[in-house]
Amino acid sequence: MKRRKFIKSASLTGVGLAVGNALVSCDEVDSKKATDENTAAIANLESLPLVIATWDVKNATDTAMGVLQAGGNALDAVEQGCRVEEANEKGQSVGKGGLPDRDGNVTLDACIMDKHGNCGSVVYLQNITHAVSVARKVMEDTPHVMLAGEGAKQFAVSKGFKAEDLLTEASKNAWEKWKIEAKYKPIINIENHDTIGMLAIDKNGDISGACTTSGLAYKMGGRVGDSPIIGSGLFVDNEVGACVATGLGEEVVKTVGSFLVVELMRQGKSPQAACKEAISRIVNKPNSDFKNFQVGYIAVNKKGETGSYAIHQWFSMTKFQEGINEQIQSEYFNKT
Ligand code: SD4
Repeated sequence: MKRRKFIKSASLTGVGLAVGNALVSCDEVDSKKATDENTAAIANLESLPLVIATWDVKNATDTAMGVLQAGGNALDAVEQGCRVEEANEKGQSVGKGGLPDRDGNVTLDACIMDKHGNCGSVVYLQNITHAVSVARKVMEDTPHVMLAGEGAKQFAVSKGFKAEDLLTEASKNAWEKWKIEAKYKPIINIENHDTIGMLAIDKNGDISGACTTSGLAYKMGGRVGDSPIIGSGLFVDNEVGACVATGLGEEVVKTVGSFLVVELMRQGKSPQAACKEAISRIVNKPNSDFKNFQVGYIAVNKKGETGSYAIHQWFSMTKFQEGINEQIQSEYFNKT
């Protein structure tokens, strides 16, 4: 075997054993062996399980960690974690209480992806609080990946989800106030960010991720962002790692951001360096208007290393690992 060759290439590129194995398994080594080595490398890590999420969402990461500590899998953990913020009416960018579009409709986008690369997503979903759970049902109970609008809602109701009004008094008041000037201008970091993207690695070393949002406040009716789009808002590759995005979805979609971050990790970059490179693809575009919008990425690799990077200051991630559930301010590009 080319074991010697693998060790050499891993040390040359500076990638760790687990990620290196993933690289080799694509290539020359028989995949059984690579998988066994991979599992061994993960199992030795004391840093698992772990959860990371966008923004300051300690209640959500706490719930997800509870699932993992009890021996639950990463898929259940990210779903349960995201549900905490969806149900939190004070969070005005996700689930119940989310700020509406310009016509006063609360419309939700969400997706979920498991260790096998299975995924499900809902876009422009109305009247159902737990969009992430509907996305999981799409993944598990349909032959499709994505359901939209009325079809997604009917599917949810057929699965026992309760239809309800998601526009709370507070969000309605904010919308009424917005209508006085009715200017659409996403404001950097000011959208009461609880839009939640969450990634977890369970005790077996397996990775899953989820993302759920009401999207940008006062968007056009029918607008869908990056959050429910696999590869843009979220991507999981259980051989390599995972990434989730937040901020101005249009810019994430244009660069297929989360897939890009995971592929950069596959090529040997750390989660931190991969997030930074994906942000640089946005800000270095000719005529980029990056001063006027925020994008942030968080990522984790198979070894349990994490990273985050944003265009502007004040993006943060919440990380729960080795008994510590903490908010971590992100590195950022725009220092002016
Ligand atoms: C979107 N990326 O719909 C989402 C919004 C978001 O924190 O992340 N807000 O474009």
